[in-house]
Formats: sequence, C-alpha cells, structure tokens
Amino acid sequence: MNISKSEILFEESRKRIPGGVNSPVRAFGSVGRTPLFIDHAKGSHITDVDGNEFLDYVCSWGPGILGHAHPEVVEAVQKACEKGLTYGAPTEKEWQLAELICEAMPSVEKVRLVSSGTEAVMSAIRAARGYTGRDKIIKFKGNYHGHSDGLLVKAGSAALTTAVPDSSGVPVSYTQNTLVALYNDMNSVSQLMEEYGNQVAAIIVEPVAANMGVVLPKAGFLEFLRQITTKYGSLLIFDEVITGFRLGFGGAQEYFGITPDLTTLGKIAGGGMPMAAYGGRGDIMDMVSPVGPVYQAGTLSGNPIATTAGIVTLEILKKHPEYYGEIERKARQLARAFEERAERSGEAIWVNQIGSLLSVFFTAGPVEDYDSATASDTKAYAAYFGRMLEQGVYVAPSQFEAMFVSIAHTDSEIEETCRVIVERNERTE
Ligand code: KE4
Repeated sequence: MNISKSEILFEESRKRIPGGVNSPVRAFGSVGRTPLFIDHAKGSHITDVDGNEFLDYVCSWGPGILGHAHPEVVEAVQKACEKGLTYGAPTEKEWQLAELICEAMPSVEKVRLVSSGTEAVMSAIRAARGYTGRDKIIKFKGNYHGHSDGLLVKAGSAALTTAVPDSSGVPVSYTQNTLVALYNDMNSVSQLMEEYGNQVAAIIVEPVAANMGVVLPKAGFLEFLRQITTKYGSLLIFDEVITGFRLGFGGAQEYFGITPDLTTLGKIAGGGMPMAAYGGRGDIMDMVSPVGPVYQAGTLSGNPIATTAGIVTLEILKKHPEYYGEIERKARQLARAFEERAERSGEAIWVNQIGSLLSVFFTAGPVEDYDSATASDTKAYAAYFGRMLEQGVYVAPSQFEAMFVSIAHTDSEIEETCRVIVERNERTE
C-alpha cells in the first residue's frame, strides 16, 4: 500500500519536532491516526498534502469564523506586509484594534495586545495579583487557559486526552496558589472562598467551557461567580479566548449579561494571526507597565500584520451581526443530526451546543462538568472521528474539544455533514 505524504512528513518531522507537531492535540494521539499535514485551506475547506479535501469544523480551534483565507483579510494582510512586518514601535493599527475591542466589550476600558492566549491569561492573572496584592487564584477543573505554569493544574484540552492531569516540569511551588473548583458547582467555589476568599486575587473561568468539550454554564453560575468575587474583593476574569467574538460580537459577557473585571481574548480577535489580548477595568489595567508596577512585554505584541488581520476580521463581524444567527442556526442543525443519530442507532450520545459552538459526547449525559465529560467513551469518539474523516469531514481529533461553524459553511455543506453524522458506518456498530 503506498504511503501518504502526511505519513512521510510525520515520520520526518518527529525527528526534529516533539511528536512531529507544534501543539499536542494536532498529533491525533487520542484518535490513533497519523495527523494530516495540511497544504492549504479556503472557505470551509481544508486540503492535506495528499490533495484530500475536507469540510473543516476545527477552524484552527476557533479563529476561522469567517472561513479560511477570507479575501478581504488576505488582501489587507498582503498590503500590510509591503510596509514591513514588524517595527517594535507603536502603530495606529494597535490603537484601532484596541478601540474595536473596547467598543465590542464595554467592560474592557483598556487592553494590552499580546501574541497568544497563554500570554494573555498569564498577564491578566499577574495584573489581578498586582492590583489586589493577593496571590491565590481559583480556576475550574476541565477549564484550559493556556500552558503557563500556574494554570497546568487539572487543565482541560490536550492535557485531558493525554491523561496527564498535571504537567511535569512545573514546580509544586508554582501551583500552590492555584485552587481548583468544579465547573457549575457553586458549593465548591463557596467552600474555597469561605476558606481563602481574602487571599484570592481572581477567579478565572471559561464562561462557556470548550476545553472539556463544550459545557454550558448552568443558570445562575456566572452570576454567582460575579457576586462571590465582588463579595470577597476578588476579581472575575472571563477567559474569552474562544467565546470572544464567537458567541456574538460582544462575546459571552454580552451573551450572558455579566460584567467581568478582566477579559482575555485570542483566536478570532487576531483573525487567525498570532494576536491575543487582555483587558478590563482601567484602574486594573493601569497597573500594567509602563504605567504601573506589573511588568509585561512582548517583541511582536500588536504586530502590524496581526493587527491588520484582527481589525479586518472584527470590522467584517461588526458590519454583519446577522452572521451570528446564521452560524448558530447551522450549529443547531448539526446538534439535531447527532440527536437523530442517537435515536436511530441507540448510541449513548449527548450534545452541547451554544451559538456556533458544539460538542458531541459519547455518553448518555447530561454533560455538565468535568466528571460527566470525562465519562465519555473516547474509543467511540475515535471511531466517529475516523468515519467522519473517511467521509470528508474534519472534526476535532479529540473528544475534549469543540466543533466550530464558520460563515463559509454553506447550507448544502451542513446538510451533507448532517447526512454523514446520521448515517454512521455499520462497521463502527
Ligand atoms: P493559545 O496560547 O493556544 O493561543 O491560547 C490558550 C487558550 C486560552 N484560553 C482558552 C479558553 C483556550 O481555549 C486556549 C487554547 N485553546 C486550544 C484549543 N482547545 C488551542 C489549541 C491547541 O492547544 O493547539
């Protein structure tokens, strides 16, 4: 049997890159297959180095809300490149993007641009600690906030599938100030706050969890976090790296009507380029250097090419609020297809969907937290993943990620995907 170019590249790249990938989930480890090396992508499609084309529901883990290589974004980036790639000096574009972000999310009075979600979260937590003078933070089991040392404690996302609950190489002392509560479990938060509340700088939460698969906040949960942080003088940080500009132009904070003290953004905010941000109340952000004593810096922060991609992407989304209803409708169609599959096949399937975000879990459910999410049958997920791939549909290679719909996914492509979902392959019975 002839070997695919992806297999050859995977073999070669593993000699030079750990696992042959630059981010663990891309290695297809939890679905037991050779990762596809991608050659190009356009609109709703992604094409691997062997010329196989797929309908893409990974969308680069969220940035691709406009579809791949949106012509307006590409043209603007090409033009920007002709003016130089990076100056290491302030530019008008950084201010324009900051204005767009602050306009979209009024809780963000000031914002600092950085280059990754990890950096945004790490910096937001430092700002929260600097502002409150407190050391402890509370995060939630199954929430993933990037790979900064203090947060790799029962992280979600790839750490879940690689069954390594905490990363090695992180000194215990770096995580002593990280307390872990249970998502959607108010009591677990109350207990921690009763004991440590006056030491807690911030509670950080994914307002919609998307790194244990998509798990929605229960009614009142986010309001509760807002109240209890205010009560103890702690800050509330919404990690909107996924939900920002995804659930709506104003993100989860607009969707649920909750005002966090700090917000972290990434993915869509950079239009697919390495661009992320943290921001919030002006009095907190004024703690950040060079205004205040909280140091944070970055060579490529606010990079003119990345800010160009972010500005054009956000301006398109701002001009087309109707896009959000459209991609939500399509995500709901996909969710219904999974439910129909369960009715037909008797499989244990649970679907969580909100806006254009959804996850199918191979478990009876309900999936409302880390324990119910991790009760899923990851072998059944791997079989589902393989079947979808064989039918030309590229979904997340891990049970604990999200499925993303873009404005480039046409109605007929959604219908085709629903057909593939429902008519599961008998071989996987
Ligand atoms: P990055 O450092 O990967 O840009 O962002 C970290 C991050 C922070 N907060 C949330 C809520 C996130 O989902 C992420 C990153 N998301 C994963 C997907 N689950 C990125 C994909 C990957 O790790 O390769």
